[in-house]
Formats: sequence, C-alpha cells, structure tokens
Amino acid sequence: MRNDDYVSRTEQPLPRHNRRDPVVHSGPSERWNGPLGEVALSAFERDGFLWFEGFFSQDRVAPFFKELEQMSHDPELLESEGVIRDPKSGAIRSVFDMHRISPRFDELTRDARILGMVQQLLGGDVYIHQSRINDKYGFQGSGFDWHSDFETWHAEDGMPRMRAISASIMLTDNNEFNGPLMLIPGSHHEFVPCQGATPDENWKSSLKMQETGVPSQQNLQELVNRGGITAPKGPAGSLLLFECNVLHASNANMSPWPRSNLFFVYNSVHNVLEEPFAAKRARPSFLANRETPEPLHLYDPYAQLR
Ligand code: 6CS
Ligand code: FE
Repeated sequence: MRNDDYVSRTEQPLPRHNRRDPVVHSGPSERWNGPLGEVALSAFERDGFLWFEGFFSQDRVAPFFKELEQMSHDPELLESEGVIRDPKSGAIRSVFDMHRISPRFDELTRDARILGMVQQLLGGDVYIHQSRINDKYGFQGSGFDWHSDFETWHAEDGMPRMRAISASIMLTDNNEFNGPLMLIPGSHHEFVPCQGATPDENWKSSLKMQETGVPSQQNLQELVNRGGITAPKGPAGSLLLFECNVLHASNANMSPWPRSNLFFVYNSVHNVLEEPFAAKRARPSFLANRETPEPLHLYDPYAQLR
C-alpha cells in the first residue's frame, strides 16, 4: 500500500492528528533570508496566516478589477471550463487559471514583495499550483463551507506534503457584510481527516458547493474553541497569506457590494503533484498544475527597456 501521512475520505471517521510537515520550511541558516522578520515568521507559524492591510494601493489593484469586469462580458470566456457559476444566481463564482488568461495577472504572481515572503516561508523556489478569482456579486454570491485546501489538494490532486501557501489579494474592499474569508487561527497544526469517498468528477460540483472534504462539526467545534474565528477585513489592495492547511470558510454576500478576491497558490518545487491520494482520476490542469514546475523569478518591470 502507498504510504500516506494524511489519510482522508474514508468510509469511517478517523481522529485528527498533528501535521507531519513544518509550517516554515526554510532551515535555521536561511530563516531570516527574506523580507519577513522573526515576529512575522512566528505569527505565521502560530496562526497559519499573515494579514497585510492595504498592502497594495487602490490605484495599483484597480486595473485588475477592471479587467475582471471586462471578462464577465466575454462570451467565449464565460463558456470555458475554468469559469464556475454560482449555484443559485448563475453569476460568475470563480475564474481559474487567471495567470494563464491574462499577462497582467501573470506578472503579479512574480511580484517581488509577495514572492520574497513566499519563498522565505516555503524554503526556496516555488511555482503556481492554482490561480483563481472568487467573485461574490452583491446580493447573490453564495458562501464556501469549512475546509482545508490541502485536504482537497492531497486527496484529489496528489499534493504530497503541506508545503504550499495561498496569497489572496483583495480586489474589492472586504467587510463584515460582503462575505469575507473566515479562518480558524492555529487549525493548520492538525490534519482533520474527512469522512466519505470522493465522488467521480467531484470538482464539477465541489467548486459550486463543497460537500466532500468538509470536517465534522465536532472537529470544527473543538478547533474553534481553541483558536476562535477571525475574518480579516480591509480595503482593496489588502493581502492575506495563508498556509495550505488552515481551516477557512466564507458566508454569502448579503450586501450590495461585490467581493472579489484573487488567489495565487504557490507550491514548493520539491512538492510536485503525484497521483491523487483519494480520488480515481487527477483533476484538470486549470485546477492543479502538473506540468514540470517552472520556478518563478521576480518580475522585472524594466527588462523590456534594457
Ligand atoms: O478545489 C479547490 O482546489 C479549492 N476549492 C474549494 C471549494 N475547496 C478546496 C480548494 O480551496
Ligand atoms: Fe479554500
């Protein structure tokens, strides 16, 4: 039998257990080789995320939101597989592969400040495992149930270790009314196995509403009793870096204001995908990049001038 440190999607429930990977992957000699100081590094280790309010200026992120709006009127794009519709309203819920669709988004994956922090936390070269926008239109965006991204990526995509980080850039303000991301601080220290086998082609429904890969209410209760729930809020341009195993969810958008958040998932080049651990077939490449990883290099805006 294949060795698996993170067994999940079983018929019978399994107890949760400590993670078997470090949270900060750079070794002692390279720990401070990057933009994050010891205070931020230990906060990330403890909580599983870092929040940077107003990381980018509003002017810097406005063109990204504008491009997204243009995309929502592009009939060809709307028909593509990477565009997921809201289960209730039919509006755009997610657009995957943003960095392949648009050069502007591609450049942003190599932003020097983000990439510097991610490389420091993951201990070296990284590549993009998945990119997407989660859009919640005013009054109509549904929520996302509690989950660990790693649980899905391990079970359905064959990501072997916990060595990936999501960078989420807010393209609109996130406030308490428009369905901001909620996190359980410290939940990334434990792996919560989920009950129930992965249905065939699960992604076709899980991206609209996730039913498999959701932890039991008892586990959620216990982890929330210990760590609480937090929902970082702030203006467009704010940045959230979160560890692949931190439990998170979000509510529906009950406000008139849109909520659009961009996600880049960075994975270590030492953590490339294998066969899925708990699914029959690997998911399509717009959800999980299984090409030979191209390590990202810092984006140099002056390159074309030289
Ligand atoms: O499927 C994915 O890769 C992402 N989407 C959902 C709804 N859950 C897991 C992960 O965040
Ligand atoms: Fe998620």
